[in-house]
Amino acid sequence: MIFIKHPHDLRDHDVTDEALYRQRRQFLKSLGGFALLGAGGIPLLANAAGEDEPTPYEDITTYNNFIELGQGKQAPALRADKLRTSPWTVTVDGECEKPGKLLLEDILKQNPTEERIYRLRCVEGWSMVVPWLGFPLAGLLKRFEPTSKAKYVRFESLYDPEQMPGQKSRAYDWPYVEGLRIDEAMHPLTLMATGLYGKNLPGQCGAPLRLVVPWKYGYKSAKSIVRISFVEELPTTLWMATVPDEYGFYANVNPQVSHPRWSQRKERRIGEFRKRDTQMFNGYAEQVASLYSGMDLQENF
Ligand SMILES: Nc1nc2c(c(=O)[nH]1)N[C@H]1C(S)=C(S)[C@@H](COP(=O)(O)O)O[C@H]1N2
Ligand SMILES: [Mo]
Repeated sequence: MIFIKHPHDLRDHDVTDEALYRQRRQFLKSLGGFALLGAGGIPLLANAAGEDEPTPYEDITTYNNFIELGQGKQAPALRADKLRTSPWTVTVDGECEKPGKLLLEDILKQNPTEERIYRLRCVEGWSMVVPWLGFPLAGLLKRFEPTSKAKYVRFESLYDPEQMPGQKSRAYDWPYVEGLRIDEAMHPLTLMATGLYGKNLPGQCGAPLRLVVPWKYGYKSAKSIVRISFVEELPTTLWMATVPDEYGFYANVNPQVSHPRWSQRKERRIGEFRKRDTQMFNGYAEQVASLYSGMDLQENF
């Protein structure tokens, strides 16, 4: 895995369009996959998904799961303009020495963004390849000095039914909550994303701040995060509370463990017809399998 990190300012997010992005990627590939800086100063990155062709911007931003903005893949993009993402405050609390509230702009000053091309595999059987902009979650978390009691990290998405009409539905226990074990949260692949394709995240993709955990099913990647809590007990996530026998806490991408109602062996890349084989840990086994050594992944699904 090759990373080239480069401090990147949010204000620059708008300079790249997709065509320029692809041109630079082509150039990168012709050099044998080594990362370098493009003309616009946007860092390119060759990593585990660097071999995959990124999914077009149009597809990534019009085929979304964001139930707060409505059911179905199209609804979130149509309603995303209702989401007010500035000013944005994130509260960090729980088992840590230095809890606090941070403005997004201060978070970004402390955590320069970089580009990461990751596969995203939804539990429903589709996948995408997304050129994210973001920063490692570990760097953000460490500033709050988690204590030895911090065994898990709990993430909470925005709760505001005025902006998010889906929250008027009683089918779910709002807000959207997700969680990671602390070592998963601290893993260098775990990203807080702020953009994609060199632009700020659009609302439907979880603006202004969303989690990305590339070896787990998409639902672990909580969107529009307003609160991060260090906790001692395993947090109950929205999906565990709603359908406990279908969606587990771990949600590691695993072709050998079927969803109770369908197989997870294959996936369809958005924009393609053929099916691809789903890979263990979504192709990131080399980097993350050791986190689960000795665990029964059938039981801990
Ligand atoms: N707050 C919130 N976060 C969420 C969801 C959601 O409904 N609400 N959906 C999840 C699911 S099921 C998936 S597959 C991914 C989809 O991310 P994308 O729309 O950017 O592809 O977001 C996840 N994060
Ligand atoms: Mo999903």
